Amino acid sequence: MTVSHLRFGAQPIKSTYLIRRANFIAVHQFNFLERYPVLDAAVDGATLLLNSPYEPDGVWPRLPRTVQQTIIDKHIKVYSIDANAVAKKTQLGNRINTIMQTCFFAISGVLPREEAIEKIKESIRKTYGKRGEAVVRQNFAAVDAALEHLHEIPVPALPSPNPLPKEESETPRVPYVTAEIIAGRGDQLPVSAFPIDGTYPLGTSQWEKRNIAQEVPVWEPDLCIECGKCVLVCPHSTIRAKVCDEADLANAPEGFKRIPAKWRELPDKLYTIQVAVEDCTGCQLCVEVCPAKDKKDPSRKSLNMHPQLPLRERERANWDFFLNLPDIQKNGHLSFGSVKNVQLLRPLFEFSGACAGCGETPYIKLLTQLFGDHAIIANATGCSSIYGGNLPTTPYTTNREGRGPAWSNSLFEDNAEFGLGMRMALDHQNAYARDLVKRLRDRIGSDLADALLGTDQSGDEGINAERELVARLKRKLAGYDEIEARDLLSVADALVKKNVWIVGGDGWAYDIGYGGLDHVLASSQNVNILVLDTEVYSNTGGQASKATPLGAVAKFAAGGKPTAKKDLGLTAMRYGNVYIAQVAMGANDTHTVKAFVEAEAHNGPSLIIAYGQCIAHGIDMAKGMHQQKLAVDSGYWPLYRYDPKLAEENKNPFQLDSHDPKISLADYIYTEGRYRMLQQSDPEVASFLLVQAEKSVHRRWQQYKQMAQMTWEG
Ligand SMILES: Cc1ncc(C[n+]2csc(CCOP(=O)(O)OP(=O)(O)O)c2C)c(N)n1
Ligand code: SF4
Ligand code: SF4
Ligand code: SF4
Repeated sequence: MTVSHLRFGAQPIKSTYLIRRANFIAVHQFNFLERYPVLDAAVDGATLLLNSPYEPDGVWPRLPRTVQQTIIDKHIKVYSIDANAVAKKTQLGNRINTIMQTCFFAISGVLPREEAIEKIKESIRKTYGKRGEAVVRQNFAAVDAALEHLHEIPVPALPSPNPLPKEESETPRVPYVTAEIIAGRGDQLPVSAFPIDGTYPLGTSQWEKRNIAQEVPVWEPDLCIECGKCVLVCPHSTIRAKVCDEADLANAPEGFKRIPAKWRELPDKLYTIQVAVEDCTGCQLCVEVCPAKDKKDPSRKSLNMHPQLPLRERERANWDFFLNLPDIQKNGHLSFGSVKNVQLLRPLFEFSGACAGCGETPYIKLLTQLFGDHAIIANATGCSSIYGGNLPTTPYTTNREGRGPAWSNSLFEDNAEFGLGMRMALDHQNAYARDLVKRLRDRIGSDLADALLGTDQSGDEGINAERELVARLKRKLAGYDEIEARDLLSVADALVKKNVWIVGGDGWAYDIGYGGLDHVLASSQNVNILVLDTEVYSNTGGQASKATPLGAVAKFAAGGKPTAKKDLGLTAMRYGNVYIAQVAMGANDTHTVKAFVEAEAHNGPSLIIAYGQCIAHGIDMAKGMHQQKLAVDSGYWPLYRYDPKLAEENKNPFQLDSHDPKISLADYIYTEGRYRMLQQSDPEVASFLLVQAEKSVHRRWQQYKQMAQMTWEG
């Protein structure tokens, strides 16, 4: 939650301090009233502006009783507007800022109303003028509609006898510090309350229940083909699938949906999809990618958006039930190299604070589904470190056995080295543990020692087997007191395979952390590098990086980036021993899953460059996966894999996995605001840069094609 403090005065205000006595309070999410003490700072006679999904006469009864009492006691004037409905009606999507700002000026009395509205329109022209007349007109319409839909809410003399919403927080078992920060009382915590080693409990994002989506997807099982695409693309891990037995559903809530599972390997099972409606952001990516349509009514898909509020209670019960259904086991019964099967794996990264529709997080979620129970993640500063470890909650979580990714963030400029250090430490611990197992062979027993040293841990089955052996080893060692036995006990877990993932954005990988990244690629160490390529420094507001494409507008490239994107993958190929894949799940999700599996299996450095849409691109985020497809279809973002293993087999290690361009570059780029802006502001430069960009895309495509066609000799 962001709290903005705004002060107005007849004279310029030069000092900075937070407001403790507010004349005006605006609440942009109705449910904040249930969770935060938003009226604590209100003065007597203050004004409260609510963004409310309810009709004017439904607002008062839905206010928590304590809030009602404060409003009465402090003589607060209450206004309400359904800003999301107005935004939708005026084609502003989820963007309610213009609407709420208009209401503020209309009722706060900071400026005379008419003058204020005029100034808002002036500022709209200034801010959005570059994006074209249509955007300006949409915002003007939103201003006018805002005034029409703003209502004063009468305040009765007494609070309602039986208010509708729950007043008590329903967040059991939340650690104290986390709970206090979630409740907005973090500033009052004493230093002594904080963990001395900086470690925070995992899996706490599940307690936030932000309820931010106005609409959420609803599953129509009769149309579903069980493809798993919706589950794969969800940035917040809020739509999930499971298979289970009929018996597991004996106590299912009424109306809990299920259909027969369509897996040859899983006969007689049932399949279900469930949405965590209180954690969903309403981004619509899942609905957009869903391929299953009703033939009689193509507007009805297997997933369709519906208002969240009427579904909340029912789906909360369904979600809780769903979570307790058994998770699929990685026991060799099913291989997880396909989107269809991956959907059944529990994500160990969920409900992060990333933007709705973020293109980065689905890749991280996939990583945790496939490898999360034995992954160690070194995360460069950037969006992924902020939504990955942002107080008060942690989106990384554990499976039922308590295993999940270990995660830490390092500096922007040394994250690759940070991950390399983790790898080397793990390898040293493993070597020491193996040495001790050999030395204590007689004590441990030769069967157990041989099994511990000889298990093939290239797959999940082997890893599970080694875990069981280590558990046996620990039980044996518990009775011994010699130093070597105690040492082995302390490093025994290092006998189980761990993989290291080095994760970060393009600003890190292409620019500031590139020296370290290159060093790690040259090292032959077994690490996996995931570059979340949004083509800008997303977390700091969209500055240009060396990954920014030619002709795109970004901060520090306001006139369009004059040079081509650096080809990170091609540079890394020169080493020969690095596995490299360039992926875009919106264009080819199977290819993405395959690349992750191959990268992890490669015994050496691996580099995955993953295309991710971002709010900085100026797109409708609901169409993010479609934008990825356009990028690939235009030849701008070729999909490929470079696998050194193939070279060892005397085959060409470079495989170009996407087809010849089938749309022009212009057909792709002018669907995105970052390119359209330049067309608006400087059409001449835009068309010049378009020609340059086309040349560069064409040249790179030709080069890749030749590389893919090369015969490979030794
Ligand atoms: C040496 C250094 N310079 C600048 C920053 C500020 N900073 C933090 S995150 C960030 C942007 C990260 O961009 P990117 O690596 O592309 O990741 P994204 O946010 O796009 O995921 C910047 C500039 C920093 N933390 N350290
Ligand atoms: S709307 Fe977005 S956040 Fe919600 S389930 Fe679908 S993909 Fe996930
Ligand atoms: S994308 Fe659509 S068809 Fe595929 S699993 Fe999801 S709901 Fe079913
Ligand atoms: S700024 Fe972009 S990359 Fe960062 S969380 Fe938002 S959409 Fe994702």
